[in-house]
Amino acid sequence: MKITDAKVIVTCPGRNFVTLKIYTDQGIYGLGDATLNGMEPAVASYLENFCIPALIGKDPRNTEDLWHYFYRGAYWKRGSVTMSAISAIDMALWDIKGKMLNTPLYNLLGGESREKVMVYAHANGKSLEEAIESVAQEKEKGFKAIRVQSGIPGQPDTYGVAKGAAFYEPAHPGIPHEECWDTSKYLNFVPRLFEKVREVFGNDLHLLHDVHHRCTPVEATRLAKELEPFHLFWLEDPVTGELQEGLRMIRKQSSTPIAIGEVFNSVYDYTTLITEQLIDYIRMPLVHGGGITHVKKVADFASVYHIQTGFHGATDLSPVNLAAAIHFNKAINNFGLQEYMPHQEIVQEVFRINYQFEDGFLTIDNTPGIGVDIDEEKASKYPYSPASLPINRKMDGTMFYW
Ligand code: CS2
Ligand code: MG
Repeated sequence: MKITDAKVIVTCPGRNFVTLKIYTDQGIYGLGDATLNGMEPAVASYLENFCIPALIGKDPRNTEDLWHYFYRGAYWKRGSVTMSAISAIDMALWDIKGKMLNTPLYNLLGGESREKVMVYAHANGKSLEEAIESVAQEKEKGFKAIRVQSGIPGQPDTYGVAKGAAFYEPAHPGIPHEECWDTSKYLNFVPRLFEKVREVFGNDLHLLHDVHHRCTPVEATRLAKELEPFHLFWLEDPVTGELQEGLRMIRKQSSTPIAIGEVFNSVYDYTTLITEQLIDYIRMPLVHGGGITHVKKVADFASVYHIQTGFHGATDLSPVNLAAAIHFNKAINNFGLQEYMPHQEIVQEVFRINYQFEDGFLTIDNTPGIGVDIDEEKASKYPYSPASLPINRKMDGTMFYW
């Protein structure tokens, strides 16, 4: 079997997506998600100018060798752009493998460990009251797990709250717009938010919160300790993960579970976090973490240390990634939870999806491979629209993490 051609499809049905399509001499093609929010052209260019020429003529069944070809062969290894390109190639090759063997992807990853995959929703509001109302709406839809984000009194900006009635999308046209941040206001408010959520909704609802990299270790430790009475399912990205040992303090002093890694892109971002059991969930998604071949290795490594998966699943990861993640989550033993922000209706004009939400879970059909398809003619109706993620400054103007 040989790869005969490949192309990169960049489309913007409501937001930008990058999809790699790999063709073979047996008439089978595979799709891989290569979307990297705010950096889409960089991944598309690397795929078109370096990866695709090297793919032509290769045997698509050799997923293990081709992963190493593009990882070790890159020389300038790792990083979000390179690894998103490798992820897309790997996802497309596994899609081809499933189609060639006429079986859904999960069957190639260990078969069914579960029929359906528990997911969590995003609830958010400009105020505590609006956030509570949003939790009620998501609970009404059947979600058993809900992430709660809220505006912070006295602070103009925060993470995770839609600006207007518009659909929450952090990337904005043009260069990054500037947001501002006050950690002390945030730390004083969040425990009150979750005290109220527990008071209104009781103890059975799984609650999550995303700090979005914005605390120092001692600040994160204070927050995690103050949230203990509200037993969160996880506290996400409490501290920026570049310094893995930065998670030691929070781990030593709190029992609040920790999830980290949506911005990670290889196992090397996790080695200390996993071997020292500093976290409870790995967030690194298939689309940025080297695809199925690499993330499977990371998930297996994590399982030895009682760590589960909790993949990133925001709307800036495409339906191809989400479908592949559902297959992956169905198959592995140490599945924890899957993020699920439903894409806007318009996205389904371009992508034919094969998964469905019901009562807090996602299920996927038995279409061979990943099971999602893309309508290239419809995709061409939505040209790429340059957009950047915001930047964030402290109130005194100091550059900070967004
Ligand atoms: C967030 C993301 O879903 C999450 O946990 O951290 O929404 C993140 O801000 C976006 O994916 C960035 O593009
Ligand atoms: Mg996050």
